[in-house]
Amino acid sequence: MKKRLLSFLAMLLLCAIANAQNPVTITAAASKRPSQPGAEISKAYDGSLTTMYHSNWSLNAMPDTVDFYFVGVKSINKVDYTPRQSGPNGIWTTVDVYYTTSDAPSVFVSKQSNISWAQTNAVKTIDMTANPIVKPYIVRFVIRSAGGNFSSCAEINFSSAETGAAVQPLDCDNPIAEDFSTYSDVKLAISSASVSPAANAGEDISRTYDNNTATLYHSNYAGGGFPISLTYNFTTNPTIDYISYVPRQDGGSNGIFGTGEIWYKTTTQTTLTKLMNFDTGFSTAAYQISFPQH
Ligand SMILES: [Ca+2]
Repeated sequence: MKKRLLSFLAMLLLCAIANAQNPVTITAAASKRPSQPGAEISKAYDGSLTTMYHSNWSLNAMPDTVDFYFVGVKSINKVDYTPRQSGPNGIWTTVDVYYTTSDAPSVFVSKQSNISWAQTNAVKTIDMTANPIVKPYIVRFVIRSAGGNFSSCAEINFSSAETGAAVQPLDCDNPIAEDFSTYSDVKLAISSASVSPAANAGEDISRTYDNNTATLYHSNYAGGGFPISLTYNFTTNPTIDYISYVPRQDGGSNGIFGTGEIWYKTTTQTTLTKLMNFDTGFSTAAYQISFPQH
């Protein structure tokens, strides 16, 4: 009887250890989408519920990708996402979770996909006690839908059943926040471009990528010619996540994009594949055409 009681207590203890939740320190973080000034991603783990990460107010942030970096963390068994404390914008409602480990820092493994959350201000929890992430390096959230197509987070907390630091290899420089700057967005070089039907004389397609917002491409002044195809070529085989469309800046409204389609072809493909539709709403503001991810 005594023995049985002891093993029962031991089992209880084991369960308690497996479900223990010690706070895990986030070393750094990065968001794919530009943040609203004052609402940078660091506000998602500053310990304050009154500050938050919020994507830029004038851009569509979907999908967003938010990465959290860890150094010397043994494991993670729980995530608590605390949305903004009032208002609906940016609350994550469809989320995929990926991770990499310190042993394979660039190999992303799918942890959970299509997590569905209500667009409320209540804390959302991902319980991973049955299968913790061991030796995490990056935990990645791909946010596929969120309130108003923004992305926001008042606070995110990671927990572990374990305490203390994992042993770091002696020959490995521990990453610091500055090292993660390589993960921020890079503007890609366009090697060539063409447009059909032809542009107005002197307002060629090359003016859309001369890094000068004072110059502009304009279709033939006779008007019409739709659909107009603008083709951009790349030689470096890059991965492209989004297009930044900057409408004419001279105060005119003619020719500002409304609706369109994005098609693509990789070096190994012979035919074009349709990726998506877009709708800028004929806005005079800069518009980010975000590609679907994963
Ligand atoms: Ca905060």
